[in-house]
Amino acid sequence: SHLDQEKQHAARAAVQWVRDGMLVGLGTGSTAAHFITQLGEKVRAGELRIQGTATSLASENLARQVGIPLVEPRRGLRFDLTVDGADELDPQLNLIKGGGGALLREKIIATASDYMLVVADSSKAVAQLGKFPLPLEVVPFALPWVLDAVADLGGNPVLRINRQDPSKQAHSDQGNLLVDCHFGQLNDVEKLAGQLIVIPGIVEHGLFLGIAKAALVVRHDQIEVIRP
Ligand code: DER
Repeated sequence: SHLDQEKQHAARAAVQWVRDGMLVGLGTGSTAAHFITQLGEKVRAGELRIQGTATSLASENLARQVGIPLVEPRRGLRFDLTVDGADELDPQLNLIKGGGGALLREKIIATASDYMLVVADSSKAVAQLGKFPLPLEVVPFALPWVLDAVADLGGNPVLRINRQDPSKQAHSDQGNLLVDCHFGQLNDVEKLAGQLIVIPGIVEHGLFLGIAKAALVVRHDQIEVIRP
């Protein structure tokens, strides 16, 4: 599809940002998967010596398949560059992430990185966040109260089901539940982030504020570099 071509284009551009010897955070989702695959080609060709840590078990499996050496989490580990997708990004490079259910590890790795680079097809850039529902990772025991608290904030929470088996709930790599919140256009993302993170049982939310340093966004088949 043309959208997948865009994802491949953004991923290819991001591979150029990787330097020999880097520790690289490996994102999750279809765009990040293209990045991991193309990065693996350069590693196997001996063009790049890098190591990485993945933001999901799915990306970890892919990284292994394509030959990217992985490092386990350890004290003091920081990444020179993390490349990851987004569900939405605004001109300030605030992001909504979590469509792939990996928002917790994505935020952990992005926060442990000196530079987070977003890769996005043309559908992701918006003037204001909020058309895409905001994902939350939630501890199962807390679910009813979290749903009440999010509803009280006007978030219209929906428990995510497993797309392969709709009779089951979706789970994160940590075994927690995923809840998608429909707040509508978000006028004050900092305020909302602060309201969500204090709700007991919400492990993490999908608002990435002030984390990404740049985004490579495909627009009219060109790569646009967005820096806030
Ligand atoms: O779940 C995530 O945060 C992913 O990065 C997602 O936002 C991007 O997915 P895509 O690259 O498949 O569109």
